[in-house]
Amino acid sequence: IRYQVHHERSSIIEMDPFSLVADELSIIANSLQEMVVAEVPKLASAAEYFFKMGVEGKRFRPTVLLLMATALNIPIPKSTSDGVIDTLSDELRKRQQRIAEITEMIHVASLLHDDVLDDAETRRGIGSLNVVMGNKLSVLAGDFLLSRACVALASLKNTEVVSLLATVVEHLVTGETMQMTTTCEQRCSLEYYLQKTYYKTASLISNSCKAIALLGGQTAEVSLLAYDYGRNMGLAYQLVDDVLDFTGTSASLGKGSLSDIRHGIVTAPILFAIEEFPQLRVVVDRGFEDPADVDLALDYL
Ligand code: GRG
Repeated sequence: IRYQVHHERSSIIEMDPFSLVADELSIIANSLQEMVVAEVPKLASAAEYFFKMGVEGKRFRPTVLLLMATALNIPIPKSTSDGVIDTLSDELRKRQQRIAEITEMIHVASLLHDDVLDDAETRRGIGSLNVVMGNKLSVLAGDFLLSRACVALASLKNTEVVSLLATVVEHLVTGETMQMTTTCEQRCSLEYYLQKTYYKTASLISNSCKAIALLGGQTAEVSLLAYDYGRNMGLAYQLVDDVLDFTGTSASLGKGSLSDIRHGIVTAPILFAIEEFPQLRVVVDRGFEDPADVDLALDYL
């Protein structure tokens, strides 16, 4: 992602948001590797699988959260005999980094379970864990990561933040279950899609943005704005993800393309195509079990 920022009205500077937090992202990557160390070697290698150096995914969520922390934290300078230092905000930043780590752990746990449900073959450019170590260990590794995320969450000693992120896990499960629905009435409704997408993708980003604000001592009003930002960012992220499933390649996606449609999942491009070509509804209703229906839908798209 690159974007341009208007600077002092006269010039435009180009910024790469990832580069702003690159150092912290590598601190988080190291910390994640330590947080998932397990007693039993088999579980350890399964849990570490997606936290190995070089297999890190896009790290979109930690990046958004660290940028949110930067935007919200007003440094509180403290005078000492050594001059003015910023100890309070250093400590706060570490707590906010922990939210980024917990968010990534919950995300990876959901990917592990998702790949089992979808029988996926690749993830993050390598064989998915279910293919390499089997479904059973993938499910257990996901459970293990969730448990480690809970312990890290509790260590923050903030009950509101614990409650927010615990609810996200329920939302992930709810969104995934909504996706399994078979009635065309629901599957073809934009309202249903947006609700499902909030649960499946945006809830994690929005609630963790809110957690960053709450830990930073922000007011309820500002915390809600952080939540809204995360919600919109999450919905937009899923919309782009939906489009990439049609336009991307296995190499660019790190996983198979056309996987949504082959699993009968009605994503945004299909919904908008139905608006223009209502006859596509009949094809969607059949659930894309016949590969010829996938080709037919691709023609409309
Ligand atoms: C065990 C927490 C838990 C949940 C179980 C399976 C399930 C319920 C939920 C699945 C949720 C899911 C996989 C949503 C898709 C969200 C999404 C856009 C994933 C892809 O994110 P990227 O592209 O992935 O940011 P990387 O690999 O780059 O991190």
